[in-house]
Amino acid sequence: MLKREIDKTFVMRIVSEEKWYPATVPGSVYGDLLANGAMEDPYWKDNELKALEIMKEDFEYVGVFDGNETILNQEKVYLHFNGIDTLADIYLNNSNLGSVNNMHREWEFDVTDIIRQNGNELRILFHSPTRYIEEEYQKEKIGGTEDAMRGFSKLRKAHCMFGWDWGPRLPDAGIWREIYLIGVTGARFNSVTVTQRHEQEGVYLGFKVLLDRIRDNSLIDWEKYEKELKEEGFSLRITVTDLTDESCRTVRLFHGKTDEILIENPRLWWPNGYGEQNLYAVLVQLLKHDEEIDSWEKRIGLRTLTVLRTRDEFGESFAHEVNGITFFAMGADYIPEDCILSRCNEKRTRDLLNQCREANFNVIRVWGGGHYPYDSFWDICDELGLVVWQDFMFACANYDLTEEFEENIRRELIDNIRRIRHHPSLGLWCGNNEMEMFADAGIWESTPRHKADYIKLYEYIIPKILKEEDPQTFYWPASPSSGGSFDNPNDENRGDVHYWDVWHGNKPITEYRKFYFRYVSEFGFQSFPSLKTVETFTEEEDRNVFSYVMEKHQRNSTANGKIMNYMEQTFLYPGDFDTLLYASQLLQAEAIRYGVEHFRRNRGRCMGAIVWQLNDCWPVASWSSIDYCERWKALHYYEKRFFAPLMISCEEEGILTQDPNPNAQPYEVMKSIRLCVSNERRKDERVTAIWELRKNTGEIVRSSQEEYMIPKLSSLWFEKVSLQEASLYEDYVSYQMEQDGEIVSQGTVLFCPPKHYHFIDPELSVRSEGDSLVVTAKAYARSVEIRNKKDDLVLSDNYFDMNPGERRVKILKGLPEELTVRSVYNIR
Ligand code: BMA
Repeated sequence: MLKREIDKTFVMRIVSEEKWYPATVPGSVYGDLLANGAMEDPYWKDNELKALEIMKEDFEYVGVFDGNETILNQEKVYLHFNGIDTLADIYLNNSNLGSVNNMHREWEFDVTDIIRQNGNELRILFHSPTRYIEEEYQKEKIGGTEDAMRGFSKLRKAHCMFGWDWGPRLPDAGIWREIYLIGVTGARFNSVTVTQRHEQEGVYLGFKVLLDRIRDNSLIDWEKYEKELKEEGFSLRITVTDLTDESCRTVRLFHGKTDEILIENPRLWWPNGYGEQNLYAVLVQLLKHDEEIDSWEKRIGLRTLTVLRTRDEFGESFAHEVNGITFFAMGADYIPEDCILSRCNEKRTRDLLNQCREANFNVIRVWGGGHYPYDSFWDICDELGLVVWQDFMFACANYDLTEEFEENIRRELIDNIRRIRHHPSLGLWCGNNEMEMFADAGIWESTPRHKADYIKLYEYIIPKILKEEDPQTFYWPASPSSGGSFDNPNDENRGDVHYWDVWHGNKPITEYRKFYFRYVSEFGFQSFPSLKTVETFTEEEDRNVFSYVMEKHQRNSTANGKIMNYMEQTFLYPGDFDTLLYASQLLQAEAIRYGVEHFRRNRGRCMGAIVWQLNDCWPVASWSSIDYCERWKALHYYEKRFFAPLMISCEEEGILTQDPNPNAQPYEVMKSIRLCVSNERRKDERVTAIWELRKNTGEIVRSSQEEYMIPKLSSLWFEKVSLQEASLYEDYVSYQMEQDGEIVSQGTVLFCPPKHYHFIDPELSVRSEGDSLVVTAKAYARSVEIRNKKDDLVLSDNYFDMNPGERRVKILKGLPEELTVRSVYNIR
């Protein structure tokens, strides 16, 4: 098979208008209109509304390309689209090739008799996605989350493009992935599956190969027809190369299913934090009379990776198991990177995922309301050791399981499973986001049939496809689920949980400590992005969190009020807009820290904390830890600390978020600390744990220092220490863990809410020294933030607590120009 991206120049237009514009392919309608100055920035103020109007139109793309001579000389020629978004009719040289209706699929058309050597005209007519879902919704009402436009589940297009509780209604469209010209003579690969069997003597690789044979247009299983294929002159050659040492290479002619390739002394692939990310290249060549006619080349990693579910005293465990060890999942939920599809690219994805590794993530969950990430996302996750929890693209909606829909999604699933299944980072497939829970509750215009269809789709059709296409990857019917069949999907003692009582339920953050979930795949807390990011979509007069523009960039109803509600429980009233933004980020970071440290302290019972959410698709107030402009919110620095493989934390007792006038009499506040070290390393670690009870000046009142051996892959609680003598409003505890004289993890706790604590002005100052910044504090300082004028610094640490003295951090990105520094003392 020969494959070339078509060499093309495209133009596009809005069909109701005459004017043609130059267009970029792959790209998108919004991308092209913006590049041609034909629309305004949809992220500025409330421009989203105008941009949404545009999507009521139809669009036409016309491209002219030459055929490649060698490809045109093959028996069959195909035009292959890696992705078209979404409703379109396709014409080549005025012949109608067909119509497409699923953004998540690949499409291929036989153009052998239509293609010519020069000047082929490809014309694609896109139909309005918003008109379509509206019309379909009128025909039959079918429901989903009210954050998105009605009828969104009628179209196989990323749901969040129609709006979400963090996303605008900007359903971009277009030729969003590459177009290839393909030539085939004799046969080509239809599918290659690599399986692994890990044994004492090494790893056995097995292969399942399906071919498309041109002569009779048939799909042939190599296994079954090997004899016949060989008589026709076909053979298969497999080469496995160890990419860590390319001289380790196995080359073999392949003879059917029982013929496995043994890799001795395998270099295993491990998630981030547990070992190396070793990769192997697998090349499968289809030969005819010893000449290559097609090839399949992918990188794989040798590992076993599944989810372990074991009945125990609490219910049933849920934990990733890699190469025989279970590990604690730490990471966040990933959403599409940009509403304007043409702005997504490999560099941005790599930057984002690097920040995940930088913050000690080992897992990332691709949430089901977006689209399946592209190949580069997977390559990067393989390299960085990020295990991917991949939802299929179904979220918060009912679907009409007609025969046509079933066939459409069957093709969609097969396309994506085949594209992704060989990646070592693929941790599990998950049926959908939140639909077991919602179908069970019968919400969103659902009928009894929708509930029955739920079971058919996620518990029959999808598992059956996976059995055929990817039998070795773990499948989980929904997130959250306890295993399926509407058996209490969000059970705290089984399976994964979405916990939203803190935030959506308005419960105080202390609630997290009441639960011992087995694996929290979603829990989150919103914050505002920082001022520089807010400036990208507002004018001066909009910079008040309750303004029209700020509320346009807040898609979770009443959430700005919610932030203020939690603010009231925690901090003094912030005196200005910028301080409020800062305080909101600290609220978020503290809330999630409070949860994750507790979950990690209970390692074993709980085995995963995946934070909602990692990123934003436009500038907005949201649950993200990195905002649209790639600025780290306080949470991302906190994540780096509380996801550290070796982490010390403190379960304190005090008045944490209550009011100071309790009814109960007599009322004595219990003050104590209990330290715990969580060790995600694969070896026991000797550490020194130190704590100090200090006055707000920093003066030490009482302290302790002890050595401990922390067993590998476990959490070790220390004895509870009563500190009843501590002053409620004027003392704090600082704690740290050291190894070889270096501090590896540290923090502080108060016994009262920060709003009531008597902070002394720490008179913070910061100076730069080479590639470092040095902060000086004269008293206890909490959540110390360092910024430069552009607010584009990434530091080795930020938003940290300090005892009086100096603290040095490394500059990882940005320049130390016009530095400012502040802490919780400044929230007033
Ligand atoms: C979850 C997600 C999203 C949503 C988020 C915040 O339940 O699955 O649908 O954006 O909560 O509300």
